[in-house]
Amino acid sequence: MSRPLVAIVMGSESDLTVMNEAAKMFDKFNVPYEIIVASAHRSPGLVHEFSKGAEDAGFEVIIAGAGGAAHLPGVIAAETVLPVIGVPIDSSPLKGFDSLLSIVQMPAGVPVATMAVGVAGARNAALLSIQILSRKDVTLLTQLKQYKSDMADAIEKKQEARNKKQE
Ligand code: RP5
Repeated sequence: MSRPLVAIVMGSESDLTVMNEAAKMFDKFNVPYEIIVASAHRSPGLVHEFSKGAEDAGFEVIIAGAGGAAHLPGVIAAETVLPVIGVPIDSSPLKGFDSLLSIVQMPAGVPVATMAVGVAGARNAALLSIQILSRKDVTLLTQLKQYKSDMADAIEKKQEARNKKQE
């Protein structure tokens, strides 16, 4: 197994369904990652230990997903210079609007790149990580270009089929 380049951190096991979408994207691009469950509120010591050691552990990017009063990405960003990408999870009665605001409204000096709420956010967090990694990895860059072109092709083909039906 290669050394994990990305840490996928989440506040609870219950976030795994959404955050697995990030893991699936990394599998597609053959990017090694590690999944870590640690809560900013319930296990602050673990979050502190992870954040302080992430750079030395060899991670290049950190993705952090959390729901409700989602302080996890910000707390991690406070203790590392690695890029932190936040994913608001729609786990609370407020359906992620609370998590979105908690993650996006960081004070100047401590950035967190905030994604969309839920599954789209988890997938995009992985893609943004891959875009960061691809600046120094030509194989990833080629894969990313192919991914974008496949996405456009799929939509164009469907539209062509629709046009033919309508002729
Ligand atoms: C947050 O509280 C977690 O990130 C999760 O989204 C939410 C609910 O956690 P559980 O009560 O399901 O463990 O800290």
